[in-house]
Amino acid sequence: MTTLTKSKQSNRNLPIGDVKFWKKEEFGISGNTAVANFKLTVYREDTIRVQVSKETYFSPNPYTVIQDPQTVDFSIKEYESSVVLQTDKLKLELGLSPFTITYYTLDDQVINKDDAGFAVSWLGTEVSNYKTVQENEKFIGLGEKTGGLNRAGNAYTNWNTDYFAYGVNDDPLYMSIPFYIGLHNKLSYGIFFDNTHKTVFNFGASTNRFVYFSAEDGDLDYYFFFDDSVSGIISAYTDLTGKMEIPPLWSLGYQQCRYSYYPESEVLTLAQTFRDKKMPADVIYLDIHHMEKYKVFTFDQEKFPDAKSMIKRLKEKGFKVVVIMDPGIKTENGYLPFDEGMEKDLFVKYPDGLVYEGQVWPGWCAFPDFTKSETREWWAEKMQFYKDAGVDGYWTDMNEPASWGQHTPNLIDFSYEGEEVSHRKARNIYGFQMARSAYEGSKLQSPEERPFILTRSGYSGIQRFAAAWTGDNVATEDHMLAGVRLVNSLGLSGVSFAGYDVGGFAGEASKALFARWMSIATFSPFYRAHSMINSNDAEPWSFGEEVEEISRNYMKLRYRLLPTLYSSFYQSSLDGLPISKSLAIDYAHDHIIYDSAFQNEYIFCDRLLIAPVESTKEITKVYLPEGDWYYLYDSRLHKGNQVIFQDCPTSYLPVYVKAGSILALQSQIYNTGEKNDGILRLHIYKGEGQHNYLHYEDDGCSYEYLEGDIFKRNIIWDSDSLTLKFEKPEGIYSSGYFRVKVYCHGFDAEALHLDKNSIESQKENVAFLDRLTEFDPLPDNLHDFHESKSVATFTFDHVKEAFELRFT
Ligand code: NBV
Repeated sequence: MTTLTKSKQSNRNLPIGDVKFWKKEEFGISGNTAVANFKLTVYREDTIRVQVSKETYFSPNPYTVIQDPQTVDFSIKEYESSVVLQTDKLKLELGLSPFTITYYTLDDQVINKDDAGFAVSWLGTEVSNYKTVQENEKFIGLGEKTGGLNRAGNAYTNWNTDYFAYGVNDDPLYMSIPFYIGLHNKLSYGIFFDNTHKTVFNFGASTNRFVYFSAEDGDLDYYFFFDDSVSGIISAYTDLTGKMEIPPLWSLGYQQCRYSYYPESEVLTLAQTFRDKKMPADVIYLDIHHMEKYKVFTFDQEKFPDAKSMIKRLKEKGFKVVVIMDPGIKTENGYLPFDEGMEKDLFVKYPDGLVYEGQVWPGWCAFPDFTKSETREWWAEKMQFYKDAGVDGYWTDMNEPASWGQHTPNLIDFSYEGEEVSHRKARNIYGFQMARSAYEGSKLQSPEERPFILTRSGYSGIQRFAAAWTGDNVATEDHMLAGVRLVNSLGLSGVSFAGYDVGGFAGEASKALFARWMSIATFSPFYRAHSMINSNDAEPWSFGEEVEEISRNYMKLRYRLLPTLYSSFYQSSLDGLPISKSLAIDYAHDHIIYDSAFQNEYIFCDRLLIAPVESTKEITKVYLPEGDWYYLYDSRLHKGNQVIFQDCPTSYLPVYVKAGSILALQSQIYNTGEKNDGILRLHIYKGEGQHNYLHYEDDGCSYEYLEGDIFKRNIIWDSDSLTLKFEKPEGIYSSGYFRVKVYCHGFDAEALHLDKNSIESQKENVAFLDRLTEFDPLPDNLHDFHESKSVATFTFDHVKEAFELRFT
């Protein structure tokens, strides 16, 4: 009888109940209820960590958070039914009967509040935190998740999944980032639920009572961030989980992939075609056919008899080579990686000690246990094979880990840095640890060079080691736009370096779709076209002359934009903010941006507004948020805070430049190893207030930048006083630019003059060279020259001293 009651009980919700005991600690508050222990840590003034466990200990996650709690002043006040903890930025009220947590601003507005009835509860091992929904609350982020920008009304699962040709509303995909941002009443907060088990985030699907997040097992362990801005929250989250390192410059160039290019003659012809056609490109990928029977750390001797000399020839043409690495190791005696893995005990095993085998490309495979440092180190050493061939970058695929049939048995064991856990806890971290191993391997093999790792799977913190792409998308208009949202959502979740397969991996893109996709991806942090085996050719010249021309124009624009883009990557490595910014970052409380017609729009490199649109449309509605905006192709000014109708033939992607901003360009180059003409073009767009451009240069490949071998200069345009100020540069790197040309847009060109006196007084520092009548079309061939009259051009020496130019 007792047993029956008990089992009935475990099928029902068990709330945490009343606080029985609590005490003030150096870090915050600890205590317990009848069912659980809890710990509230003041991580920083703006960040609180909440841990709740039914166990007597809190289980660590050794992978994600790299920042320790800071010593912060806070006060604790005790009331009859609650305890209030206050920092300089927020208040946390712990309700005692029952346990509930409410976060307030210092002036007592509710930021976030537990549901009074359920707060923290369990269903068996499954732990949940139920939160009340605030008025008009919106939810954004959560990493690689399909669906709309505002996630209200939907639910999502985090369980890393290999999902070929996923639908634009399907879930889950390859990567889990259990971090979201809530917005309401002009307030914003973030919640990062650091639990690697399968988790669910329900933002009001099938219920109007609460929103919640749950994990199949483990602790409730979340970080609460509060800041006035979405940027502040993303920065705080990436302070905790790490920032992207500055990637090698070449990885910002155009990249060409296919499943698969072979044999070597095809690869070499491909490279030559880019050069012959004057289409800028930097990278060629070797997909799984480079291997002998799909065995990692081998080259197929028929297809690539001399990979080393092929790669050398590609390098001579200015190409870098990235190879795919799949985790599955063929269980074949005599195959060295398998033999070594067995001997060194590096594979994932069943609880009885037998090696787990699953089927992937090579057939039955063993899976390296990347949650174990010995395995990561071994893999890193094995990468010498590719290094010896001259490979530059690594692509970790199938690392969910994928296996035919998808349903990996949950009982298999993983080390999890010695904790010894089952697949249920390890799966979501596996891909992250494989990417980490590849990153460490790249550094081990080429210590002087910054690694480039591209990963399909990952977890919070993945940005420290790899760029991400959104897996096997499909060649449809919907997918093109969904890809933009996925990348923007990854950006909201700490992953700045992200992209999608341009042209669609599965299916066949129409001419117009491919052209449009190429133009949109020009403004994506990661720019790579890729397509599936047995599909039509999908290189930018495979769709006829018109598409070739459009693609070329935009690829060329991408390379001209590299000074701005590289500087944005540098900025992102410092503040963790994305390069592709959903409008929800800078215009979070403008409800129009969440409208399905406008939710794909984003700001690229802090100054360009991109309005992605289907290739089937010739005219589209664009929402221009607050501020004024110049249409890129003719410098025509549009007022912000309004919806405009924009012509959008496939050759013109709607792109606008923010009024007041500076856009830096270089001369046309065709790969990042090529030298530009040494002239930095600064396009200034008339506006209001001050805007700055933090110009950044380094050698583009090594770690010397950490030793100060950089050229960093803040350039400020003050619209009110018409002054362009070049602050003194920092660092010891000598800039690649000896001259600056300034193109002033939106002015009456004839009437705009340089104040000669301002130059006279700085003669020693800067030489004014000329007033030019030339124009700098953006992009090449696409610019509408009629408007060029509004552009005044001036040119100066680019010197190391600070100087100012005043216009009248
Ligand atoms: O390695 C082949 C493909 C790769 O091209 C693609 O980008 C990955 O997402 N890979 C998946 C394996 C199977 C695809 C059907």
